[in-house]
Amino acid sequence: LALEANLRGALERGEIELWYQPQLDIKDMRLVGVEALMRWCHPERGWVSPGEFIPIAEESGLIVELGDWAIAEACAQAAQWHSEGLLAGPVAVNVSAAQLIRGGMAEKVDNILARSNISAPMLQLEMTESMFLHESGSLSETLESFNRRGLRLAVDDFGTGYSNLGYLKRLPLAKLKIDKSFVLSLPDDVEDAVITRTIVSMAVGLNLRVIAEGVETREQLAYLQQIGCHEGQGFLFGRPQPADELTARMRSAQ
Ligand code: G
Ligand code: G
Ligand code: MN
Ligand code: NA
Repeated sequence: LALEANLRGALERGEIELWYQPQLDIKDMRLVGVEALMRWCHPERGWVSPGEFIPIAEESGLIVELGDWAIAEACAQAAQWHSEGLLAGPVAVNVSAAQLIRGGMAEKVDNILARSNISAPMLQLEMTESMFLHESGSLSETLESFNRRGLRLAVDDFGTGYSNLGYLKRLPLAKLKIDKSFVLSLPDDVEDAVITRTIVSMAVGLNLRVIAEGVETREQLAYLQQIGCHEGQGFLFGRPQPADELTARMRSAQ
């Protein structure tokens, strides 16, 4: 409860930041996108991980305000990177179920995009597979309205949500993110190798982009390249880092 009280007002006090993690095309190793990840610098406890505060934000409803802020902030940052020619691809922002349930998200996104000078395809929204577990008419309407606007939708933590795969057919998705638990023990773990290969093949067959999360080693990368995975994200390519740090890296790579 103390943490929830602290989280209330954390945004106004400037304690919340977005950090960014690079996403690479693993064929040519070019930067093709970034994922925005929230960080909270608590005045006494220091950096609190989103694993700890996002659930609190979800239960208390604070996630709606935090999530709206994250989209606006990420779009502003992406606009800056695009204007400097440092980033060609999208910025990905995580979205919670509570934000979708609250409604009005498409209109909020319209306002943000209109103010920030980036086009809809440059904003990618990540949703976990578990959000599609109970597919409702209103969820698919919301996703369709995002799709009409040109926003790209990615399925986060793919393979961990106990979902009926039928949603892949019905919802307007652009990308699958292979959960890092399947990537961790590649290429030696036979089961993980089969699962990863199968997800990549399914994504290609369904005309979806596919990205592997949690890529930490050269061996994992080599395997993912060999099976035709499009993109990778993980400590091998870069940790989540403050915008300034990533900007410096983008500039020196030019
Ligand atoms: O950045 P990593 O370090 O620890 O993130 C942990 C989890 O927190 C991830 O599953 C990620 O999806 C979630 N997360 C990070 N930033 C956000 C955010 O802005 N909104 C939501 N809803 N979840 C986030
Ligand atoms: O939204 P999502 O659950 O996908 O958030 C990504 C999470 O994965 C964040 O917590 C981020 O810090 C973490 N992460 C990113 N790259 C790596 C990696 O290479 N290894 C591990 N173990 N975690 C990673
Ligand atoms: Mn994510
Ligand atoms: Na994930």
